[in-house]
Order: sequence, then structure tokens, then C-alpha cells
Amino acid sequence: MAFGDPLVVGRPNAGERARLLERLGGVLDRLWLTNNGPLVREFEARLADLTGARHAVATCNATTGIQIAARAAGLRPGDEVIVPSFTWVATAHALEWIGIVPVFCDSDEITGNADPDHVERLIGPRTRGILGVHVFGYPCDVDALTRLARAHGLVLLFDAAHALGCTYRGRPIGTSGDAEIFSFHATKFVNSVEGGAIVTDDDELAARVRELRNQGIDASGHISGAGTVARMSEFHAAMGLTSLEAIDTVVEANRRNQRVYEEQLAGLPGVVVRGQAPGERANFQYLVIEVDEAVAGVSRDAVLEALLVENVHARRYFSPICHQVEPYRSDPARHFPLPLPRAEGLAARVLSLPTGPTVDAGHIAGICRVVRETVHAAERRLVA
Ligand code: T4K
Repeated sequence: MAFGDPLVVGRPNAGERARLLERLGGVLDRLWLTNNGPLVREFEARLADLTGARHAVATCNATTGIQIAARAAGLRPGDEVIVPSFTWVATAHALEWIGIVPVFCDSDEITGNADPDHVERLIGPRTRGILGVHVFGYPCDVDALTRLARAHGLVLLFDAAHALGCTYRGRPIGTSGDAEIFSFHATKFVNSVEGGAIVTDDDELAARVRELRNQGIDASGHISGAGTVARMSEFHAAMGLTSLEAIDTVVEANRRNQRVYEEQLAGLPGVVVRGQAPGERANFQYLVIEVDEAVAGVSRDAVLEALLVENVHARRYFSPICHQVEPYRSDPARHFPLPLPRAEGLAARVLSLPTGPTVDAGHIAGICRVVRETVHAAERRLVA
């Protein structure tokens, strides 16, 4: 086994321990534990700052954040919303759980994001919205999706779970469409253990999501309608703020790791490291390789297995993709009336490898050695 301790994808960045404990101590001193406390408000202000948006509303996770944003934007049960299939299943499940029908579009192979031409072909009489995703922090084609949404009068939301600190056309992701939703799950490069945020420039939408997050109670204390409970607690905000303070160090480590992986795997047939959008700022939180079995002579899953033997726990982000799992798989006419060959191709090739500040050049050399040896062993078998 190459590594004594497991090397994992998604190892949390906890930030400075003393600072976290100090914040948690403050929470206990104040005994204000949740319901829009001072740390949640500070976290929201930092997020608004970072994204350049007028409002950031913290939630208990991104999945619930998508649901609240969808409801606040006027989507209702039975409405169809077009989403890429190549994403984490939460994007689709968030809608399905509240009775909105996800209809899956194909992806662009370079960006990994929704193909606007395919989105357009899927727009039908029941389509009420588009939910774009900035997969692995690579900004999706916001301009094209905005044009489609305007032309057809659709709600436009973005799942920005991976995209904190990234830019689109030089502007921080967070202000496009009706709202964008971020995740601060433990495995994200900025985490609040569990958490999310709805970010928007729309004052009315922001007020509505604040109400929906808190049982439908409006700013004056009246119950304005049915809501849910999706608040972030002060403990979670303490972690979020502390993790956020380390953002520059974490991005720098991720960027450095991306370069080392690219160097170590350069020229290996059938294996490429996925890149980020040219000219944009990226957070590099996911280090994703693609293994093309037809060229490498070995499948992505064989590489995954070889890494596991050496105690490297790679993840198949994202495979299977949304339309390949239930409940969507069993109802193709409803959920994917058009074929999705490029999304399926991506899903067969991608593999996320460990990165982050706890992963160094030595680890990466060891990981890449396993990948290279697996491919070379396949080459030798072919020759023999
Ligand atoms: N939209 C998109 C595009 C998303 O990617 C996600 C979440 C969402 C929406 C929804 O966001 P949230 O509602 O969760 O805020 C993980 C995360 O659970 C999930 O949040 C994330 N996407 C997805 C891409 O990855 P799993 O099932 O792979 O997580 P898990 O718990 O198996 O952890 C993965 C690895 O991380 C483990 O092998 C080890 C490491 N780990 C994990 C945890 C929880 C740690 O080292 N420490 C930890 O505490 O989904």
C-alpha cells in the first residue's frame, strides 16, 4: 500500500482552530444559537462581499437552498425545469422533492456544463425554468441561458455549489439569473459543516427566501405564507467564517496541486486533467481527470480500483449521472426525451482525485505513479 493514511477527496478545510474555538466560545457566552444570529449575519455579509451580490441568505444546505429559491422565484409543483444531467444528483433531487419535474439536457464536453442548444430544444409548453450548474467551478454559459430564459419568460437559477470565488466574464459568480445557490458542505473548499446560501441582486426575492427559510415569517413578524425551516445555526456559521478566512491559502494550494497533477500526467495516453475556464478566476477545488478507455486501454473504474489498493479514495464525480439513477431512469419520456450522449461520455470518463492543502507534491507523485502504471500495464497487455 503506497499510503499508510487514506488519501481522500473532500477532506474538510477547517481553518484556524483557535479562531474557530474562540467563535464557538462567543456563541456559548451569548447563548444565541440560531435564528439569524450575529455570526450568520456576518457570514452572509462576507458572502455578499465576495460575490458582489446585494443579498446572501444562509441556509442549512444547498439542496434546501435550491428548493427555497425555486419556490421564491415562483416555480410550482408540476412545472418543468431544465437541468444538466451531468451534476451531483442533489441538483435534480432538490426539484423532484418539491414536485418540480427535472428535464435533463446534455452537456458541453469541454466545460462540462449545460449545452444551451440542447436546452433550447427541450423548451416546451410546461417548461417554467432553467437551473444551470457551474460544474467543478467552470462557469456555465450564463449569457446564452439568460437569453433563452428572457425569450421564453423562464425562471433562471444557478446551482453554484462548486463555484465560490470563481468568475464569469471576470465578474464573481453569484449575481446572474434570479438567484445562485452555493454549498458549504464539509467537503467543499469553504465549509460550514453543513450549509448553503442563496445569493441574489433581487430585493424582493431575497425577502421571500428569508421568509421561506423561517416558517414564512416576514420581517415584521407576520406569517405571510407556508415556509420551511432552513436556517443556518451559529455553530455552523462559526465554522463557515473560519473556513472562509482560509480561502486564499486553500485556493493557492489547489492551484499548485492542479499544476503538479498536469505535469505528472502529461503525455499519458488517454488521460487528461480537466482544466478551468481560460481567463477566469477558479477555485480548483475539484481535481478531475478523464480516462478515455478507448485510448488508455483501461477503464476509469480500473484506475479507481488500482488507486484504492494503494489507499487513495478517488470519487466518481459524477457517475452515475442524474438520468441514470432513480426515479429519473425509469421515466425517460418525462425526464430525458432527447438522448444525452456527451453527458454519458463524461460520466464514463471522470474521476476526482485528492487535492487541498493537506495534499502535497509527494502525495501527487504517488497517486500519478499508480495512474501511469495502470495505463502502462494495459499497454503491455495489448502488446503481448
Ligand atoms: N449541487 C451540486 C452541484 C453539488 O455538488 C452538491 C453537493 C449540491 C448541489 C448539494 O449541496 P448540499 O445540499 O450537500 O450542501 C459529497 C457531498 O456530500 C455533497 O455535498 C457534494 N455536492 C458532492 C459532490 O460530494 P459524497 O456522497 O461523495 O460525500 P461523502 O460524505 O461520501 O464524502 C466524500 C469524501 O469526503 C469522503 O470519501 C471523505 C471526505 N470527507 C467527507 C466528510 C463528510 C471527510 O474527509 N470528512 C467529512 O466530514 O457527496
